[in-house]
Amino acid sequence: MIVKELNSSWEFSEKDSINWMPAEVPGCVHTDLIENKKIKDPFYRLNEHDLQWIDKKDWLYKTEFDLDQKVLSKDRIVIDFKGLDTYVDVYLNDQKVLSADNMFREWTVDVKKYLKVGKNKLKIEFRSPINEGLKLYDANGFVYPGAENDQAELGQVEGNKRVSIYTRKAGYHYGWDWGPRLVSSGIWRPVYLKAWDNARIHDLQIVQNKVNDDIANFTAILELESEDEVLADIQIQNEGEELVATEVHLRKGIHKYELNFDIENPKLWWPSGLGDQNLYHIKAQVNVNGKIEEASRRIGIRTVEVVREKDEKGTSFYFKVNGVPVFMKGANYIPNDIFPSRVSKEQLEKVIHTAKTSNMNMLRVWGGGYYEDDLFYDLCDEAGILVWQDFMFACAMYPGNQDFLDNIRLEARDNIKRLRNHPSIALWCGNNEILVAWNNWGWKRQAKEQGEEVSSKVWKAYADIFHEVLPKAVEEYDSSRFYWSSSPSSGTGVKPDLINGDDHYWGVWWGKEPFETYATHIARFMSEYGFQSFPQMKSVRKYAEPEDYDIYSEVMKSHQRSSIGNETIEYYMLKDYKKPKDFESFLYVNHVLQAEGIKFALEGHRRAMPYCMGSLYWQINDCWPVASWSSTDYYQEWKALQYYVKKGFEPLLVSPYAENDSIKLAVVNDHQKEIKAKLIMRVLDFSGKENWSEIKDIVIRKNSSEVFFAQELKSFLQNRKPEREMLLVELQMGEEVVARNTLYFKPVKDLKLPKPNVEYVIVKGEKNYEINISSDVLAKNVFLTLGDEDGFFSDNYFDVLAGESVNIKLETELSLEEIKKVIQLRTLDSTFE
Ligand code: BMA
Repeated sequence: MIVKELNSSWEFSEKDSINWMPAEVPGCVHTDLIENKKIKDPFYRLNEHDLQWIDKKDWLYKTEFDLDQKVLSKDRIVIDFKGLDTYVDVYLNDQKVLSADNMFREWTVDVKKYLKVGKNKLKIEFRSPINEGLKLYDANGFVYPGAENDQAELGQVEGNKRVSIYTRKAGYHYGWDWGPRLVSSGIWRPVYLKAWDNARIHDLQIVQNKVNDDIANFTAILELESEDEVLADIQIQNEGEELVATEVHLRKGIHKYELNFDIENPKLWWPSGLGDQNLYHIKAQVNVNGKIEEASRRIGIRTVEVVREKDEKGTSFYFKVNGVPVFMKGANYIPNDIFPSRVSKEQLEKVIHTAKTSNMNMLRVWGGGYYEDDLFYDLCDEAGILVWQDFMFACAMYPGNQDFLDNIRLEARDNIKRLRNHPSIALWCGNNEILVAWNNWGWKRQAKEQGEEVSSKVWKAYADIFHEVLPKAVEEYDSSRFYWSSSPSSGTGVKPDLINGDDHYWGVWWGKEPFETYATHIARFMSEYGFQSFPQMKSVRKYAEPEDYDIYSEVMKSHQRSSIGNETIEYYMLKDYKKPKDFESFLYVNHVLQAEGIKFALEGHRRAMPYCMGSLYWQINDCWPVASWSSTDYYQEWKALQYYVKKGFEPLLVSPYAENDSIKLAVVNDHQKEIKAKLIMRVLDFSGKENWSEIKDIVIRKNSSEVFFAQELKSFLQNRKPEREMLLVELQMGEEVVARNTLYFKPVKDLKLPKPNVEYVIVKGEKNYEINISSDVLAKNVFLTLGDEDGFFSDNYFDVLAGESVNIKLETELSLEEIKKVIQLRTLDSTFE
């Protein structure tokens, strides 16, 4: 097959303009306008607001490419558009070859008859997604409940109509409570011209049938597209070695051919933390008259089950991987940029690296974004990160007319087929929060208010999409994977509860519940919960100016999209902390607050295993610089939360906590082996004096959570000075401390924090720098930065106890001299008014 990229020499222009400018493909109108200096950076200050005209216009993209006779003489020639966003007509040499209307689909068009030797012209006309949406909205006659995240007002859409649901385009483009509103258009994934004779491999699926210690059995399902009735030799190889071969008589058109094969002594693929991520490269070769077509897939041999069994409390919901029940530790994942086409390989690598180093084993690709690039899933396969994959539906009721359903069916087909060979994909989920909103957020009532007929139509559309079209697509294209119709829910059409399924818990945040409730409001699987913070100061400086440095300034408010954001952060902050003395201190305390808050959830959920078997906080990343629930900001700077997540998800967790009137200590062991260790508990005052201690030898069962210490709080605190003391717990194996944690008895504002003298020594190591930090008395939440310079500290926001010295690593390109010039250290005691 000849494959030619059609990603160069593109130009774009507003429709009806003669002003053609160079364009990037993959790309979009906004990034092309930025590149051509026609608009300013949409993320800077309030610029976004001035760019709302772009989505009301139609845009043209065009390019030319040369073809020679060699290509043209091929039997078949197609153009393969991997992604068009969204309403397009495609013209080849002035003839219309395609009309498309779904950003998530892949479009392949037969083009041989339109092509010629020499120059060929390709032109794509993008119609405004807003104008198209308005037409559909107006024709509909009633309003679908939901889509509250669609910032139609900011978008200056006629009548503030929320039109997003009518278009199969990433929901977050229209705005979200952590996102800007920038509704772009463009060729967002690559374009290829493909030409071949005889036959080609249309698709290759490797289905794992059975696996035991000695052997794994598979079926390779080849979809072959043949121009003629011909004989073909098909061979399946593993790393170049033949596994099975056969001769088949190809039929004309697209047909499936199945070959069974075995792999002996299979090496399993494990989620991170439980074993290696062994991967096999399986190749299919099709030989027709000496012409060879190839396709390969990288697979992992593993079983993933979602176990839903009745027990004394309700119905379980947990992932069993290779027969082992695995507690899922992870986060929700959103797109890394409002403009998907500019997300770099490095950015994706960094998110997955962050997930992996933070001891995660699952990410949830949330339904308001897009089905991620292949690279994302490749990286997850390599890192052992399982993927909870939503279909792209979130927080809105959607239309259910036949065209729309057909479109969704094909979207599901394209994406399931593209992704199903990845070992990382653990489950397919229909939507985000639609079922719960219909039942609990007043949407059902909103529909009813428009009449019984409207109400039943809206629900029918829901049931058609999530109980029919999508599960059928999973059954047809990826039958071994589990389908879950909505997150959160307790089963198909069954709203969430705490005993049967997954739950999103927003009582902390929306309900202003105390952080402690994270440890009591626990479902079988916690697939969302979160708390906001602003970006790092270094990141704020990239989008705001000093005069904006106030969370209530126009600029900062515009980079805060939660309707209750600032007041809620302040509410929680002032419960536990005094007022920070300035803006930068506010950001720092906000980061500590977010991290300390979420710590209750990370530890509480894990302590509740095996009742609860998953904890995915909202959210690991950002799509622009904004106050959000993220643990890393848009520039991929780690907030305090990311460091706390890393610790909270350590395979061995020692967790002291207060519950009802008791103080307790649990140990959670994710390892698949029993561990014998010494548990050392000490109450220290802030100058390091030990006032109480207890040491026990304990045996920690594999894959378990168990309480090893409990005492009535009142008696434990008797004769203590809770405002000047803390509990330090350590697990020791031999000489090594394998887990450690602290518990304070009072909110920070009531602690008598001393003024520490913190000293640090920086030494150049082999690859990076080592920093040794020590303090005479307790130094709380030590935070190191390099100002505006780049660098990564292996730990941050940690407490240095009196007399203790802590070693951390610093990766940076800076020299020792440069580091010394810019490094800053902050502690909590000096942060308040
Ligand atoms: C969850 C998500 C998102 C939202 C987030 C924060 O419910 O599913 O829709 O952005 O909460 O409000």
